Amino acid sequence: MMTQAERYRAAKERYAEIGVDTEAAIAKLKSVPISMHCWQGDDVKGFENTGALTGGIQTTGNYPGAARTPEELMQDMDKAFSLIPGKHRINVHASYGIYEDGTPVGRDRIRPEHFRKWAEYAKERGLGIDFNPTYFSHPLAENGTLTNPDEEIRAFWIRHGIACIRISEYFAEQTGTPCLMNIWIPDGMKDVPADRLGPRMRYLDSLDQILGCGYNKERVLVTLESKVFGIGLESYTAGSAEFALSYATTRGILPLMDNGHYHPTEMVSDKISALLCFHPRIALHVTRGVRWDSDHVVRYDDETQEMMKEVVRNNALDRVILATDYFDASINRIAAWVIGMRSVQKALLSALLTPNEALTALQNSGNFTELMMRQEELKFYPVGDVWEEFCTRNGVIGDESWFRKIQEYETEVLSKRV
Ligand code: RNT
Ligand code: ZN
Repeated sequence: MMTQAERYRAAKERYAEIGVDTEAAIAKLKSVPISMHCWQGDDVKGFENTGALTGGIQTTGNYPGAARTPEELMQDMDKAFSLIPGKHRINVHASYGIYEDGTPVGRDRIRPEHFRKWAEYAKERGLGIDFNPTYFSHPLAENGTLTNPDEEIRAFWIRHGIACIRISEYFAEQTGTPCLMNIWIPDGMKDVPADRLGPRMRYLDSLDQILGCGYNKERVLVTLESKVFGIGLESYTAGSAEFALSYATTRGILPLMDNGHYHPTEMVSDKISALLCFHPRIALHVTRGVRWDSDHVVRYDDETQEMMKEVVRNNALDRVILATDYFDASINRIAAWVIGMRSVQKALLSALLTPNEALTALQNSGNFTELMMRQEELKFYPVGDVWEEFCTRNGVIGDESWFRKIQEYETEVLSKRV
């Protein structure tokens, strides 16, 4: 039987025949950080105990072993990172503040000190941090947040946004790498609105007030995430695609596309290049919607591959900021992180192993038959052997035996969380 090193050597030669340099691909992939969302580990619960998950998003399943405390969540994230090759980032929500006596302060009063443990966690491991204001799972979010017709409630949420910018600045300063701060609000209507413009104008004003607080734009990269609908918010979403993109474009912040946030036949893979024509930088939430924005674990599927192809072949690895965003409570949560993160990386690797110039030449010369043939034949090239080599060089198990580590952890750690 061939060893892994032998299989890699054979794969390297095979790719070389079509002009693809596997060494260059391996080196490039190592340099691409993906921001791993903390909220897969505890079903988006956070540490405030404010009750049920709201905002039109949902986790289903009750697989045992969800993290219950900051310590458990961090321990679980460490386990996940030990099985994911490369250096990445963590993505934290404002509802994950850590309070001395366990009592959260109001969301409009959160401060860097409540996130000191996250900064320490990241610094000790050499990771960057990204941040998100939390405009859901809160009593004052029931009738809307940044669109709320009640001026006092809207002001509360504006203060929350500004507090989050300060925390993002703190993260950037502590970690020495910019902090992406993503704004997403669920605000919308279950049924046909009487007024669509009013909430949008209030949203616009709220965002202007938040961004007007004065902050370092090199250190904090504010992004705005659009959405088409949520559960219980089926008829109208204030932060629609047109709203979010127009806002981001006119205010010089980054648009963020979550590939679960469009109509089912709309593809984010097609939207990336359109945005790259106008925006120096954009951000993505990589997720997997099954029939709706269900936030299933990311897999190495067609759309994930196509999205990563767009990032790679447009030379946009430093212009498209990648993060994962999904939450499945029906399977082992650490495995969910590992599978999703590795899937994004596999898709990136596959894109890096594609002879993009040759394929583009076929397109430009109108050779569509040969183009289709090559695209299909490429799918059976030995990308898996290059993947295993990449993992091995980065000190991580390349084949499926990583799952044994999950099983051990489940026995030793997760099963005791009852
Ligand atoms: C919700 C958005 C948003 C959230 C996180 C928890 O539809 O995708 O990004 O998933 O903020
Ligand atoms: Zn998202």
